[in-house]
Amino acid sequence: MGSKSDWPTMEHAADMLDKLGVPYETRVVSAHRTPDLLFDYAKSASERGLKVIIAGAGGAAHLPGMVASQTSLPVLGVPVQSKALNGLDSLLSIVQMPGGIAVGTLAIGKAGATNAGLLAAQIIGTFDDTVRQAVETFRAQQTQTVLDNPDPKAS
Ligand code: RP5
Repeated sequence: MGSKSDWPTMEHAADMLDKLGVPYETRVVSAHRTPDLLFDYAKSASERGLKVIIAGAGGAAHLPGMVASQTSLPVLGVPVQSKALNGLDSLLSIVQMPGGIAVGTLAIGKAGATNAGLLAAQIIGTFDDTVRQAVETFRAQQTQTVLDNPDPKAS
């Protein structure tokens, strides 16, 4: 993530990865404040064994696109909700990648971070049966919870 201040959003990605049993690391790497670290991080990610990178940032959110430019690993971008523009700035600056460098952009804020964790697990699940099974179990339980609670007025 671009800043420690992004953690209250990005922890929802970590929570989902925990839930699905996917190991991960969490790092603050800023496109603007630590550009050399960003290049080192992205360039070495694949050889360090990472399979997917979730990059969350807010405002003029260059982090996901710059990371994607330095690695061929899939990069999932999470627009963090900014104070000034409610994350619309983050969303547009992450989603509007020019053709040729791909960033998979999720929703603004908590839902986007949660789904980034889920989508990362689904990507891992294409080659790891344990993770694929965990994703399928999570989704089946989610479905069952909705079916078991049809009345919103019931406690
Ligand atoms: C971005 O600037 C970060 O991703 C964060 O969302 C935003 C504000 O950062 P702080 O000023 O709170 O460190 O680079």
